[in-house]
Amino acid sequence: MARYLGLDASTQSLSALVIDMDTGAVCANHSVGFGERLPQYHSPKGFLVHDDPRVRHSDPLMWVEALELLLEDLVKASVDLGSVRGVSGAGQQHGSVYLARSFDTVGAWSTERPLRDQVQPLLSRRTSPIWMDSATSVECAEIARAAGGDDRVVALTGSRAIERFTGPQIRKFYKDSPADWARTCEIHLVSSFMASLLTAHSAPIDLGDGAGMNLLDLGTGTWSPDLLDATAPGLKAKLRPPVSCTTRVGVVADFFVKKYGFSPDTPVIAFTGDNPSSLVGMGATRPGTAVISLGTSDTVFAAMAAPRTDPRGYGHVFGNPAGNFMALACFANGSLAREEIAHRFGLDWDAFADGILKRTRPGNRGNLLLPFFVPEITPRVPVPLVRWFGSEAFVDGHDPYAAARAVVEAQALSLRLYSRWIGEDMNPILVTGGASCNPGILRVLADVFQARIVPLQVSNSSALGGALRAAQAVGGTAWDELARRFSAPANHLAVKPDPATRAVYDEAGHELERRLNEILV
Ligand code: ADP
Ligand code: XUL
Repeated sequence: MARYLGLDASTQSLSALVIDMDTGAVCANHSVGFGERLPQYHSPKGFLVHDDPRVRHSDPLMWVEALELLLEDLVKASVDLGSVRGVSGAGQQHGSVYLARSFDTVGAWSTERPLRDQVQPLLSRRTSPIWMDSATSVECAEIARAAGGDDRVVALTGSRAIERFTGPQIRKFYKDSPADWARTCEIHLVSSFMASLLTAHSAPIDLGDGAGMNLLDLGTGTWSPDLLDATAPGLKAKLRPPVSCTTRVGVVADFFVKKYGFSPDTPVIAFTGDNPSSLVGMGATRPGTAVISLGTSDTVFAAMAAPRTDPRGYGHVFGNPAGNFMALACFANGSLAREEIAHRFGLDWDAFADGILKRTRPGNRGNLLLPFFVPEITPRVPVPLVRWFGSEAFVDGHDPYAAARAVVEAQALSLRLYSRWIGEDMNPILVTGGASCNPGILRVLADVFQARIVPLQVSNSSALGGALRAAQAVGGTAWDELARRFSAPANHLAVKPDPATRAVYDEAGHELERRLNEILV
């Protein structure tokens, strides 16, 4: 029996998915939600609450504890981890973990103590800045200046110096906490941290996720000496050389063999970012298939036929795990903004969808919302900013259904506007993520993009991508064959565009752009 396990350490949960190559089935798909299962970390949405809306950190020990809980769940559900022939996985991108003692000094995890207690003494920094953090504008400017300007940073790394990217976060840590910086010997992304836990060794960062650090020279696939220098002194010694996404980085540690029944010597393949992994899970590693992911963040991404960067400076180029590159635009006000509206107006998700589908019309009678409840990445809005334009009832907050439509229309129009630079075909568009089961949201996306919107049969595309990457690297199955077998579209849930809405949304798109231009700096 050839089975492969994929993990995904995302913002709000840790997921595991097992595929069976003999039957072509997904034979396990489990998640541990951080807020619900680990309330002691005071992170209901996966991050620690902070007075400053720009500061977003998580406790890395929460991810460690979640790993043990998840594996326990799998064992309780009678998932035979001994039949797993390879493991890979993904992590929310950009987040970083700082160690005073390398994983390589661990030797072996003891089965006598929880993993969490063994990882804690390794840390040189108690919390991990994550992708939602935007407190490093000063450091971004310093890095860009030292490295020769924005254009040079883009040419080298595929992105401008970006607040949530790991390089600027590292620089801030070095400046704010020089003593802790001095005792840091190793820095991980969430992805390589999770792989290191599994192998009890220091796992290298892969090229897919490494591209989200403002440190990787995309042309050479190595850390850029100029950007290392521009970021922090001594940084080179704290990072292992990056590796390709298909690299075997070790075997599952004895701890997991003894406690959870993995077979000895089960290979672990380099973990990558959740978006690159999702590209694989969605079967979209070849150019020509765009994906919209509606998770905590909303993202639009696609494999690229030719390298291209965003002239506005918001978008990114990451490594495509199947080779070459992928383009991505990330929107911080994804699910959290939709939840804010649903919560504020007392709508559950069914009522939210109903309000869009049955009680309001495309264009929302001119009601328009700028829904930046948290600082926005695309377009760059550095502080929360919410503006209501339209009818009195809408502006005064007395029209729940118009509010539901307004947040989704603004998001869809923004996704369309700020993903044009990607230049790949946007019809059909595959959708994934927690909100991709909402028919109201899919209807608006179909009409705004004038494209067929297609969910997949399997949810958790990042974890699926982890399992597929393990199957490709360990079992040698080709990418196309894996996509054909495991990334099948759920055609019965697909939503077709209504051509009659095209003009309405062209007009609404111009109006949104006009309102944005009034506030963008
Ligand atoms: P992540 O991988 O970033 O942790 P997920 O892809 O699991 O996030 O998505 C979680 C989000 O999905 C939740 O924040 C929630 O708002 C949203 N969600 C779940 N169900 C629905 C639904 N029926 N309609 C809209 N949004 C939903
Ligand atoms: C991508 C990004 C987010 C995180 C969390 O650049 O910041 O999508 O990967 O999912």
